[in-house]
Amino acid sequence: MIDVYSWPTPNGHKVHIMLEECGLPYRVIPVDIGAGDQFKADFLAISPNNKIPAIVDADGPDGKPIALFESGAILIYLAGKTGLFLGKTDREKYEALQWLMFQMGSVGPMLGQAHHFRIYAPEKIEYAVDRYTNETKRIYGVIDKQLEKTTYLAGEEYGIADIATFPWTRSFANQGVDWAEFPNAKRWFDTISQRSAVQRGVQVLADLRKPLDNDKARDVLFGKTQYAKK
Ligand SMILES: N[C@@H](CCC(=O)N[C@@H](CS)C(=O)NCC(=O)O)C(=O)O
Repeated sequence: MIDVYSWPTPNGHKVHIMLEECGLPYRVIPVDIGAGDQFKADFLAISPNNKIPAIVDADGPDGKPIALFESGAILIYLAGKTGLFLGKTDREKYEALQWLMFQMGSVGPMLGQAHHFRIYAPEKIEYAVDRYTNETKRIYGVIDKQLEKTTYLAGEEYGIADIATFPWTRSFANQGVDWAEFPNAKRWFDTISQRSAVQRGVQVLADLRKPLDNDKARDVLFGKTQYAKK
């Protein structure tokens, strides 16, 4: 059994979708990041960066339990465990990892900042809104160009790069993105949205979802609680 410490956010959805796609048995332990659960000692013991998602797989590679944080590492781990969604050849694998790293290093951080400054920031700082909206649109452009040539991000097979990127593009409107500018990305988005495992994955913990643009959540995520000396 795999325990998934998570919350219904894009980084959480990546792991929920992957587990659904792989058909692995799992149990979800909600970590309410708006209420500060991510700072509890038992969670920090497996996720020292105080962020979801994290997993504990009772049946690790050596038969012993393994705990992992960072969604990209978790996707690679689950792909390795099942032999699914990370290409069949070395070439396919490295091409998939390249797009996964692009998601982890650019898509997540930049789209996340666009969302932050456009939606969560209590005051709208024009420079920051422009900076991250422009960078977000540039990144959608990179994705769109790739998807002009290929069906999925790493080629003709659906895989962990798509699973990592898709949840971030669900909030396209809050990121200031108009799909009309990115027709290939829109085709990809619609195809992935129709997968039944994806539809189940994005519903995981959905009933616990709460708006984060309030003072309490802001304090926990972006204010005193987040930056208190631990
Ligand atoms: N690079 C990390 C980012 C994880 C992340 O940013 N998680 C957010 C939710 S999407 C979180 O837990 N935030 C809580 C906090 O920062 O206190 C990953 O991909 O796992």
